[in-house]
Amino acid sequence: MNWFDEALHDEWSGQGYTQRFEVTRTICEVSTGHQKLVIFETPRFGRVLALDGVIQTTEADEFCYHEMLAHVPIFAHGKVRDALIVGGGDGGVLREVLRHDGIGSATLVEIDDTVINVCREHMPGLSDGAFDDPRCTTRIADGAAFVRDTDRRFDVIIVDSPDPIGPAEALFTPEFYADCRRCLRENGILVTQSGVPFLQPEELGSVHRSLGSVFSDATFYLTVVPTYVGGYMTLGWASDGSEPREIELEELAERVGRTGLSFKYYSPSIHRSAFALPPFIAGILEA
Ligand code: SPD
Repeated sequence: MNWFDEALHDEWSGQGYTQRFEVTRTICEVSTGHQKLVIFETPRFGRVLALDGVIQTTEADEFCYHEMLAHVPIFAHGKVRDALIVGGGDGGVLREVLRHDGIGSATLVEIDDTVINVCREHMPGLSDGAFDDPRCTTRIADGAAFVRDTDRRFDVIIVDSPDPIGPAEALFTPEFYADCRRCLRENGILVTQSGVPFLQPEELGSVHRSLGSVFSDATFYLTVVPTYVGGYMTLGWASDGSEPREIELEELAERVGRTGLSFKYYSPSIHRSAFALPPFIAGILEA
């Protein structure tokens, strides 16, 4: 039997902890020039994408992550026309963003074109045709350089990056967040993945300090993704005003109802409650 042991909480951080998948078939294994990419088949989670030994997404549980990264800022904002996705080459966030008819453009900036190409070929359900949507523009570029140099403005920026190891490190810096802020229109919202705080408390603390140094409202909301092991995952939230974060449940339900969309994880109540942080997570933010 062939097994995949994740490197994130063992080799990468020395915590002596791993999750293990039975691999029934290796679909694709390639060194892309940026990272080592593997897609493999498993009995429980379907196809799994790993970069540099770290699980990025699985066919079975990707909705828990992609729905929350996309719909929380879009519904909270209420009038998103232009969305920027930094990273997210597998297409899962793009797919969810483009379910909103009100979105006029979604720009996806991914540093590694191989991620896009192999995911489109071997995990097509992730993007589900989103890359062919005329509202989508794909740029193969460094996301940090893109936000530093672009004149474009966006209503939401969604940072769907790997952990801050290797090429993704630049997407966790105060400089990057300041460039994102410059690219946001008034009332714009930035969201970003910021790890599993039980196992990655330093990552959460550092993202909080960095976001807080740039935006007047910086906090986190929660999701649970079974293969991002360790319990709750935090998603960073930043804007210049707490109004979109404090939207009432009734208003949210009305906005969601108007779209006619249905979800597997997201709901107006989940949206509201996701901002309630357990004391052990709130404590990391206060430290
Ligand atoms: N610990 C892994 C966190 C990975 C977050 N991004 C994954 C990309 C999925 N679209």
